[in-house]
Order: sequence, then C-alpha cells, then structure tokens
Amino acid sequence: MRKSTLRRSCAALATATSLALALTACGGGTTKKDVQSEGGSAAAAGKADPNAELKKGLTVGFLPKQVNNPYFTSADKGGEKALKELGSSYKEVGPSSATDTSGQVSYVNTLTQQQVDAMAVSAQDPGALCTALKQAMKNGIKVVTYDSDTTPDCRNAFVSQASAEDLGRTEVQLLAKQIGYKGEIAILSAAQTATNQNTWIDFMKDELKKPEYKNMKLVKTAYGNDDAQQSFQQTQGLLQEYPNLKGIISPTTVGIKAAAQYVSGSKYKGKVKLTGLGTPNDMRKYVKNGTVEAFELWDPAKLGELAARTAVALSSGQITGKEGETFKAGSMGEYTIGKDGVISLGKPTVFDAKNIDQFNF
Ligand code: RAM
Repeated sequence: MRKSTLRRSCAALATATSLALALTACGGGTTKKDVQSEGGSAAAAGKADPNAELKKGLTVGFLPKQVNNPYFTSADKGGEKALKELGSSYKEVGPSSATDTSGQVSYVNTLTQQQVDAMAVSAQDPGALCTALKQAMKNGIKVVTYDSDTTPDCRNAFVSQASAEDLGRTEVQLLAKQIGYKGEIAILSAAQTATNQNTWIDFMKDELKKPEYKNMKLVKTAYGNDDAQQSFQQTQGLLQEYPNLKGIISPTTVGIKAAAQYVSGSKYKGKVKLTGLGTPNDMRKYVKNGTVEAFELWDPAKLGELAARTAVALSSGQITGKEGETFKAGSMGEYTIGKDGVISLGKPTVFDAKNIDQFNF
C-alpha cells in the first residue's frame, strides 16, 4: 500500500474506532524511512539531501503550550508568515490552559489523524506527549518541537530559543547585579512539568553554586502555571511567606508580567527586584515605572519562523535531524543542527530602559 493510501485508510480507521488503537495499528505499517536512529534525536535512518528542493503545498500544524498566550501568538504568526512565503499551509490548534496536558495529547492525535505533513509542538509535559508524537512520526509526519522540548527520541528536531544554559545562568547574573549579590530570592515558574522552564531552573541552581553567590539563597520555586491570576497570587504568597525576599526570577512571559503587576502596586515596588523572561510590550510599563530594571527574551516570531522552516526542510528531505546537517532558513541564514537534533535560534536580548522602545513585540 502506498504511504498516502495507508495514511488515508488509517485516518478512516481512526474515526471509526478508538483513535489510540487505530493509530497503534497503523503504526505497524510504516516504511523503513521512519525507523528511528538509536540515541540522539529521532532522526530518520535515511540520508539528508542538502540539495533537495523545498516542497510546496505542505500543511504544518502548530501546537503551542497555550493558544491565548501573546508569546505564542507572536511565535506562531512567525511560523504562519514563513509557511505562506514557502507556498505551504499553516494551521494552529492547542489548549487554552498551560496545564491541559491531556488536551495537548488529543491535539497531537488530531493532527496525526488529519495527516498534516509536519507539526511544531511546544511541550507542556514531555512525558505525556511522547507516545502520541512517536505515533505521528510512525505515520510519516515530521515532528519539530519548539520553545519547550520533549526527549530527543520523540521528535525529529528541537528549535531552541537560545542555549538553555545561557538563559538559566544569565537570569541569575541579572538578578544578582540588581540585589548586590545578597539576600533571599525565589523563582516564579510556569507549569511544574514544563521542560523549558525546568531546564533553565536547573542551570539557575547550578549558577547559584558559584562562590560569588554565597550570600544569595533560593528559598522557593513557585508555579503560576502561565495563568495571570495564579501567577499574581503566587507572587503575593511568596512575599508574604518570605518578608525578606530581595528578588524574584520569573522565566515565563505570563509569570513576569503578573509578578510585575503585583509588585508595582505594592509596598515592595523598587525594593524587591524582578527579572526573567518577558516581552518588551508586556513589560514596557513596568520598566518605565521603575518596577523592573532589566529582563530578557528572544524574538518569538523568529522562533516560530525557524520552526516552520525546519519543518519544511525535514519534510523535503533536506535534513533528517542529525547533528552536523545544515540548511538555509530563508533570510534568517544558514543553521547547523547540533547535538541531539537541537537547532538554536541565537543569543537572547536583554531589555532595559535604554533600549526597550526599539522593540515592538
Ligand atoms: C511563556 C511560556 C513559554 C516560555 C516563555 C518565556 O510564554 O511558558 O514556554 O518560553 O514564557
């Protein structure tokens, strides 16, 4: 049976029976091309052809952690623009809560059933998603994670916003400077399962082990679940529980904005320092009113664009996701795939009162 026919009949089977069962059954009929390499990313066993023409008419589904999060709106718009330019189609599906892990799994299954050519996924919970993503790959769909990764065997490539190590360490460095390397600090994260935040937090903890931070103490990591209200309440809770708190790092655009909102309206404004990852448009007000000195981020639209271009390069056979392969990402230039199938967008930008007005996202 030709792969396209196989995929069509699988979809019919999937609607007629339980989706999980049907996809498992269909997974059995895969071609050699889909066999995964041992270790590293799930790069196809086949060889990449760097001169292969980029295919047109593909459909790439974007599945962010959360659809109504302005960060993902910018990222996915970047993906949409790139796909239009490449003559392919874009669609976006996803949950409205960053803790709806089973919802994300259902969306992966739906995209598989709809036979998209590729999907770009930001993982809420890597453990929950893996089986569904592997099933998608068995059905010939290329899987790119962007923003928040799974384990390498569950996707073909990960488009990373910046080196996770740089992000974790620089956030501690930024806060340390602001509090004079002294005092209690806390972290306000997103969901407890989020791969990206958890990786950055591990590097923050490692950075804090260095002798220059011996007078700084991380007292708590709180989770606001990328929900504005929960993040606001968690900030309030942190400041009540730790009255001597000197600083907060919030490595989430939703968290830092809510924390800034709380701090700016409280007696802690100017006393408790706040940094992390935010968008210039969300944070401008709080930089201007003195609540926040400096924070960082990458351009989400560029992240989405690179995810889309990676998906098309994978679907066209230009790359398979193996370390050392290179491809041209349009006007973004050439990218090389690193260890474990990771493609890094570049260095993050630090925003402060001096430069924030130059950015609009
Ligand atoms: C939130 C999400 C996203 C993260 C940014 C910094 O929007 O948690 O995954 O990359 O913050």
